[in-house]
Amino acid sequence: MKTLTLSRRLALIAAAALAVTATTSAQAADIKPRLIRFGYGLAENSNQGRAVKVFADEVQKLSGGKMRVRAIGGAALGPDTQMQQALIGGAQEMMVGSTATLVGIAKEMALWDTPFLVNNVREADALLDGPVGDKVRGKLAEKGMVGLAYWENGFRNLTNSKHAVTKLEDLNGIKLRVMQNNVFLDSFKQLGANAVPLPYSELFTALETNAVDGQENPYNTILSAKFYEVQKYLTVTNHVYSPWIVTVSRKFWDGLSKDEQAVLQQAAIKSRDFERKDTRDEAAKALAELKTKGMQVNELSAAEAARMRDKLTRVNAGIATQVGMDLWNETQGQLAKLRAGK
Ligand code: TK8
Repeated sequence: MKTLTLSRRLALIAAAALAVTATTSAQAADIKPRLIRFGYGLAENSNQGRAVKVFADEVQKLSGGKMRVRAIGGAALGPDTQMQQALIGGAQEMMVGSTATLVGIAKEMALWDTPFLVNNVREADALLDGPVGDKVRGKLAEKGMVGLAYWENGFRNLTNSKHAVTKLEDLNGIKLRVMQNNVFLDSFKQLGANAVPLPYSELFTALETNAVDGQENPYNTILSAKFYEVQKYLTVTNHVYSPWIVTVSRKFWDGLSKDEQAVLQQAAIKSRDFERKDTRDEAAKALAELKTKGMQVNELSAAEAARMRDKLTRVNAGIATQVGMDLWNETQGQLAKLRAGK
């Protein structure tokens, strides 16, 4: 089985990565000068931008300065979907972006779009870094991309410029930008919003010009993208945990030596660990900061949260079919074990 082989191979690479630093110097390893163009969508001054910098520094360090990462943020290389095609074609080496925009390439990625799939980051980490996460990212290999690690985008929350959303009906008629992905489109249609798919790179302008009224993203992004300048109301919904994924062009990857692959794999893990901590620290303070920036924040009553949850989880059956019942059941099984404390 192709995918199993790949995840086993990635595990071996991770082990080899430790060996590179532990026993041999980067100089002795099989590493050539390489330039890696690494694209991402958020601003340099964001949790995404900070972690890309950690990745770049780590690659430089582990390769003894031979492998260099040119980080290009702010969607300067295009929206996520365009960068994905550039990776597949070999015109760009690496990127980090939302798993949600990969669903057209690997349908199993839709698993991460399941509303309320995980209750907390402990469950998210266990699922993403465990066999389920490995299986899903393994699906990219046959499509021309190699998934190295999941980073945290985070729990998503709703903002808009019209009025406070305190009950389900408040979403009626709100023109809401969603990621380019059918699960998100269906989810927010279920809630009664007028959902419009748009790339992230066009989002700020769309909000500013009132082409759309609202959007949903983690607190970190609402802050770093300055959405508070064009959005008045924030509703704490935590409706889905959204991962980012660090990917490499398969064409580029296949031309690398084992040592070079190990450098990238190890740097992806190191930056992941940095990124999750940084994101969580920032998220813990972000809500208070968004309030000082003038946003009006409201929680949902238990009854309204339950109504929303009920509507949103109506898309689950469709997701299960899309990702396959085996993967769906394995996911639910692992979550049940985690929740039982096993
Ligand atoms: C950044 C996007 C962003 C995502 C979105 O490229 O599109 O709303 O949350 O983080 O991937």
